[in-house]
Amino acid sequence: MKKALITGITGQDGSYLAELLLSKGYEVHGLIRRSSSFNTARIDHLYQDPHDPFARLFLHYGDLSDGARLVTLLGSIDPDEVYNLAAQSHVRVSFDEPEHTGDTTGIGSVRLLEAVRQAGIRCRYYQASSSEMFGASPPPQNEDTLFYPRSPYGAAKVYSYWVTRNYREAYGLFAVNGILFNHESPRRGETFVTRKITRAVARIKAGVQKDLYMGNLDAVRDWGYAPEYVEGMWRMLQADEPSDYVLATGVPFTVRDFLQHAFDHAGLDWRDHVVFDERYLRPTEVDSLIGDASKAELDLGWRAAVRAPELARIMVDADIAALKCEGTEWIDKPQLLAWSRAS
Ligand code: NDP
Ligand code: GDR
Repeated sequence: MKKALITGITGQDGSYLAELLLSKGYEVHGLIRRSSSFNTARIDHLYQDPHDPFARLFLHYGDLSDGARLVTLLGSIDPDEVYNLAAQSHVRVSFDEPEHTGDTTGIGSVRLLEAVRQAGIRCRYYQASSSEMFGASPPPQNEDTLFYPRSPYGAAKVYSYWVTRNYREAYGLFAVNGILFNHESPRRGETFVTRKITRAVARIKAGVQKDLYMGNLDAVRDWGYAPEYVEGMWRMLQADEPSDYVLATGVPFTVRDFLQHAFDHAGLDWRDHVVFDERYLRPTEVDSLIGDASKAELDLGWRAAVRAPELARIMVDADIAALKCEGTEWIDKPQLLAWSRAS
């Protein structure tokens, strides 16, 4: 049975990847952070009692800021594959917390790579690199496009990209970068733009929210569907030779387009609800990301199927269903309105 370690297993991608690997018969180990409240909602449905002799999912406390812990953990698990998905992943927040972002999203990767080396294990290593590394380089962007990051987050990811390549070249490690363009799902964090929009659509439809405060609506993004992208990550580690790959749909949409698709699906007009708020602007914006994933299609047979309009419908439906489950009866509506305005 193959063993995999996933950092960031409690995040959007980590949860889908854990599902995929379990479905393929892997034993899956996940790194989770100690938190004062539960932070495992995305993987609770996969949880198995570790006393169960057939359990194949195991969670371990750890943090990318704690290198010694990573060495011990890698030595004891001895995984065949390591997926480094953990990061402070919010671009806007990286301007508020640049040093923390550098420590987790940048240095965290070299701590993990060094832990692989120090533990003396032979494994394949996946680094969650990002289209944000291209930043101001004009589209379409592929594996040969110059990096020009526009945020502390993007700069930290460039560091992780190069250190991953360096460990491949210096130590012969099977280490790859997946350069993934934006990918979303009903499990997307609530403060990323697509989920912020689809949650708001559900709440506006239910009458518990009126306004949606937004920043730059002109930004162009290449939005795909997260479950398809984790399949691409896995394929990268099954290749004969290690190499870096872009995963993207190749189809551009603006934030305004996404608003239109999401609100239309619920029979609403976004213009009646969206209010500009400069707090959601970034000091330096990434204007346009449109990926060219032809290398992944050629080498790995990977191709994105879901496009932004369908994605918006999937996410709106999921948020409407989630709100119904949550039940609106007991909600203090003025309080909810105040919270949604503040978030
Ligand atoms: P999320 O923000 O949903 O998940 C991030 C994960 O990292 C969470 O599990 C979080 O734990 C964990 N984490 C954060 N800091 C630390 C730390 N110091 N030590 C250990 N774990 C930590 O991200 P996504 O799932 O969307 O993305 C996965 C990866 O892919 C990230 O590295 C992201 O930067 C990158 N990426 C994402 C893209 C996207 O469109 N989704 C595109 C390109 C790259 P907790 O739950 O406790 O907060
Ligand atoms: P991004 O995603 O920065 O591309 O990073 P995000 O959804 O945060 O922003 C996309 C675009 O929408 C604009 N925008 C807003 N964004 C947010 N969050 N909130 C708003 O109110 C808002 N209004 C407009 C932004 O300015 C931006 O142009 C994501 C993350 O998952 C990264 O970890 C990943 O590496 C990249 O995608 C690829």
